[in-house]
Amino acid sequence: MRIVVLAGGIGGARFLRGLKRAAPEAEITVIGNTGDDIHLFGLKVCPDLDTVMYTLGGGINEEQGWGRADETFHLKEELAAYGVGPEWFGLGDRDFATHIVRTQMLGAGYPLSAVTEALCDRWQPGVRLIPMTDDRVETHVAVDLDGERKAVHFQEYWVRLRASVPAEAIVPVGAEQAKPAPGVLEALAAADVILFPPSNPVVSVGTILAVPGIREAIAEAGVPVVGLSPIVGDAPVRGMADKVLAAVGVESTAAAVAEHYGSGLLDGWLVDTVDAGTVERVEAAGIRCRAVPLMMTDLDAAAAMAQAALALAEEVR
Ligand code: GDP
Ligand code: FO1
Ligand code: CA
Repeated sequence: MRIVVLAGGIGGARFLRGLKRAAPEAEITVIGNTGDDIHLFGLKVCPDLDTVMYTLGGGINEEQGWGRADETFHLKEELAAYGVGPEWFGLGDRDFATHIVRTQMLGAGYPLSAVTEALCDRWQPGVRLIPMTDDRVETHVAVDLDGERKAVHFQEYWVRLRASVPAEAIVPVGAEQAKPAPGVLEALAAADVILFPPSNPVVSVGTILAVPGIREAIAEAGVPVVGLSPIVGDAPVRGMADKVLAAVGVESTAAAVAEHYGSGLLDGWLVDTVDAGTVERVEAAGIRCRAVPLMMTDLDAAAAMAQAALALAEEVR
């Protein structure tokens, strides 16, 4: 079975670990979000691609959910001693090596998709990880800072400002001109099932869908498309999904996220058992819905969620 997953960082990566356990024979292709990417110290950093690669490759900092296990920050401290920042973004010594290799290969002319494949040669994530595009896309967030409207990079909004100010708009800069990376449309066309993990619907899955051609390829694939809610009990399990959903006028509920994707895209939607009361509302929107436990407390729980998503896909097929 060929499964294609549109993934952000932590939510996507933890779900994928469960999916690999639930469907060990499946050929899994991951289309990764690159809207979170940022250039720092002259290096290209791809947080969501790296989170998937490290998580599936066994190199992730498990507690934090991003960055490397067993990490140190000497390089960052030395840069800070020269007054070179930003200090608000925690790049560790081990992680820096990934960004150096990536930037070096990009400089030599390799596209990001080829670079990602080369990095995955080391990590062996057990899935095919493809960035959504080889073109530069950066998510910016419009905020009101002391009465002045400003656009900040998504990482600045989330990491420096800790999403403490309301997001007024989310703009995936460059997405409209971007082309899907090689392999993206082919994987979607060949898929037996397409899954939206419990990733951020706006700045992860939403950004991937903003690349022209991807949304259409999903619809045209003619296979079950099933998503899992990142919102449990009317709040994100972690992160700032509530803030960025508000910016696009969507309430922070499992049902509203399903409606936001819409029946044109989604055939099935899983909500947590605490949100069982919203199943009817989702089904009224033309999307088959089931309530199952959706907290990825451990690998077994994530695998059970993946199993439930695949079962729902068979139900709607
Ligand atoms: P990010 O790029 O690191 O923010 O990761 P993703 O976009 O892939 O996923 C972020 C989303 O994952 C957040 O909106 C969380 O609410 C959701 N999430 C994290 N852990 C869990 C979980 O255990 N269960 C569910 N249902 N959602 C989760
Ligand atoms: N998240 C933080 O909250 N603080 C950080 O200092 C930070 C550094 C960082 C470095 C590399 C990397 O791959 C991810 C990093 N993240 C950090 C996580 C990242 O900002 C978020 O997980 C996502 O981009 C949010 O969707
Ligand atoms: Ca992300």
